[in-house]
Amino acid sequence: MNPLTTSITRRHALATAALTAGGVALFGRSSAAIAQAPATQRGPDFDAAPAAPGKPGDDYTPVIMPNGWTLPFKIVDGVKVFHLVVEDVQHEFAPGLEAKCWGFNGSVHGPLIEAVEGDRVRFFVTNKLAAPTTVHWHGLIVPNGMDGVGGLSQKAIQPDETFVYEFPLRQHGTFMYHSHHDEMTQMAMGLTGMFVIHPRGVPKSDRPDRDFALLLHEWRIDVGTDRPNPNEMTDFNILSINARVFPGTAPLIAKLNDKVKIRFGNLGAMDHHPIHLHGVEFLVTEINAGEVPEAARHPGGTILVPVGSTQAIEFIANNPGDWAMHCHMTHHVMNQMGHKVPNTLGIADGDDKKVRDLLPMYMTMGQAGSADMGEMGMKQPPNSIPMVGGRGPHDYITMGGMFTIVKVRETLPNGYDSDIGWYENKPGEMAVLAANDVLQRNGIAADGGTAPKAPK
Ligand SMILES: [Cu+2]
Repeated sequence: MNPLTTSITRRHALATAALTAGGVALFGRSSAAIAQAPATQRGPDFDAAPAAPGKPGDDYTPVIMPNGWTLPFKIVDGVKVFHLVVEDVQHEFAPGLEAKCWGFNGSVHGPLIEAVEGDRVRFFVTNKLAAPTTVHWHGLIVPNGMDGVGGLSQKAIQPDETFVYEFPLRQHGTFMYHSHHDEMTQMAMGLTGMFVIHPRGVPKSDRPDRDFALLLHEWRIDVGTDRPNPNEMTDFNILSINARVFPGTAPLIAKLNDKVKIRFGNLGAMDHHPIHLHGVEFLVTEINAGEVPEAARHPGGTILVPVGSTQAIEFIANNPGDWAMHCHMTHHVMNQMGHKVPNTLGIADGDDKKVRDLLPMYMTMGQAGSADMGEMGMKQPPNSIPMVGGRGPHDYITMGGMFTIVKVRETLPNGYDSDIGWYENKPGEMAVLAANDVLQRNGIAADGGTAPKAPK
């Protein structure tokens, strides 16, 4: 089992108290149990006086958005005031690929919004797009008219208009925000972001040392074009983490024995992503914005992040190294050029002319698979990236897309934000070509002749 110890938060304590005091009364609507139940089950109390605005450092340890940033706020009359500007953004997914997307305050996706349970928040939203839009606070319990659904809960924000939203935060957890107007187009263009609400009153020693937020997305950007195609329904060719694809994704850096939390959100169009983390066994601590009670937390190595959901995992970084973290759908660790290419497995070099009679423009590549296609040095079309990977410490890394690296180090002399390079394995701790004396001592023939064979 993971040695993780978790803090008992106010919400846990309340939920536990309600369940033990009332037995099944929570479901039998006993008024006593309901009075003690978590805010979301008690019903909204939007008029209660807000708590003092939570301060970064004092009241929470700020979340890290790799390749992203956190939206600053100011305090006006005890309310946290934020300003979002919806606009066109020229965005780079990785060196070599840019597109005209839609974002917030000059970035795709929008900046992280961070607050504390009990805060009252006010959002000004200025629309600089040519199209009407709204902002929906995904997972938050807000008064109906603040929910941001175009047509249903408000008039859409017209170009050049600024709307104001205001509500108290009555929950904590991992949430998101996104356009809820012409959703298929506007979310496909990038109008999404993450919204973290910290619990109030958690002592520093019980908080994660490293708390990361990663927003997953999928895009269709055809080679030769410079805008995402929002009409695509099935065949996405750019799979991103915080709107970046490997090798453009920044690593997640931790020190040995740090308590690490990683929050995932998915506001892509159609696909759920099973995110696999190498090198540790984690606990699933949040599902869909709510904390999982300690007794129900289970260990895992892969966490499914469905569209429209958030999930959070926690672990102790007790195994130093450079650990891969990626979607396990193999077509989601590919970039643009991996799609709709003919299957060339097994075709010999030199047969190009014969094949060209059938497939004009044909050129043999990848006859032993796709791994060599990223590094063969073939000239790429302008504004496109190869189907896979980037250079690693030992060889070419044959994954792209929804792939990043969790780097755990015994020491970080220059801090978390320095360029820490690649992990150097200790002697005897890396797979290598088997030497002759090792083969002999183990009775292994290098041609495979001594290996067991499947029964006929
Ligand atoms: Cu995936």
